[in-house]
Amino acid sequence: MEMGFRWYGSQNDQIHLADIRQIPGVRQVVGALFDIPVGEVWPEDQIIRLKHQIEAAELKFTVVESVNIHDDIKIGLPSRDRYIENYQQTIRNLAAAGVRTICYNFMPIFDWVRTNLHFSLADGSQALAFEHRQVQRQPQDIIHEIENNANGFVLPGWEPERLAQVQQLFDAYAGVDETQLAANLNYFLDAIIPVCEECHVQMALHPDDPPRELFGLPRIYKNLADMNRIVAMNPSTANGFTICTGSLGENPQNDIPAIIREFVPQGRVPFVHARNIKFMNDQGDFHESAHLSSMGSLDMFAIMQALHETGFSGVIRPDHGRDIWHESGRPGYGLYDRALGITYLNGLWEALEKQS
Ligand SMILES: [Mn+2]
Repeated sequence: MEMGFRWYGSQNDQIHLADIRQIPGVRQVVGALFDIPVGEVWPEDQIIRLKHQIEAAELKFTVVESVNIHDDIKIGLPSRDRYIENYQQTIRNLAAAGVRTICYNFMPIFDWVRTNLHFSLADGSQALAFEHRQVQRQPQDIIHEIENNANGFVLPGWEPERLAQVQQLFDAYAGVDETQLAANLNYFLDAIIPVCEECHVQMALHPDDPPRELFGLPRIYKNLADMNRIVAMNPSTANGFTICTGSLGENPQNDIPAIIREFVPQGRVPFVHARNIKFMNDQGDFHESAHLSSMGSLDMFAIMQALHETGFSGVIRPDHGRDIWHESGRPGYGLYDRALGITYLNGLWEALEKQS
């Protein structure tokens, strides 16, 4: 297991690589080129520049999050072939820079949805939250909510240029149900997996967040059954998963240790997001919480134990953190609470190592 930390780059992140270097036990920076429009090729020289920057801080760069999928691919338009060719080239360019894992998602229009980015917790900290009654509103209201509360930062998957066209996007997805979306993922995988095999890169699909249908848009990766269906689409181990404990955990029916025990031994899990959430009621409304098991609804020890038992050797990173200690940055991506999460997860791991 190697501990990582997501970083938005020197132009887009208030956190410096030197700060990340000081978090005990961090080895990896999970990065991306955030300025390349979705669908375009990531130039090799820019990837190499990012790699050198990260390595100059004595950290490694082998996981990219995310190379987002153009909507034309998810909708299944004829123009998808051009975007798939670009994606293949991006895979080759990333591989040439030593990247081994590409995290991506296949969620229509919205990467992830929260209804409050500054939900106040009893201890005075703030966290991201999701309440079902809030998504009865128009998608446009949610877009305004996210944009107006992101402290001036662009949040991943919420690019204003793309969402300005949200009504057109909804129209384009009108005929895409779950079966069609699955067929479009299958088409994409069949085109890119041979390239991944050739370059020794593993794809790591991120679960849908939250793992339920929203605004009538279909979902593809909500639970273990969905994961089995995705494996059956293309059995290559290059067809892998990101296990995001928070996203999967947002459905209380999901047994995350069981999911880990199924897919880590198959060699399909190069990347894990560790996050705890707390259910606020039995309708599935939740807020994100500190990583400590007792602060949320997930048993983080049982999750780390399953990873340890199955010999997980990929990269794990704290997913989101709360805003604490007067920090006010990109919601969910502050330094302090994610660093606390790392220290806690490393403590669990050390105990598991020494006990075994
Ligand atoms: Mn995640």
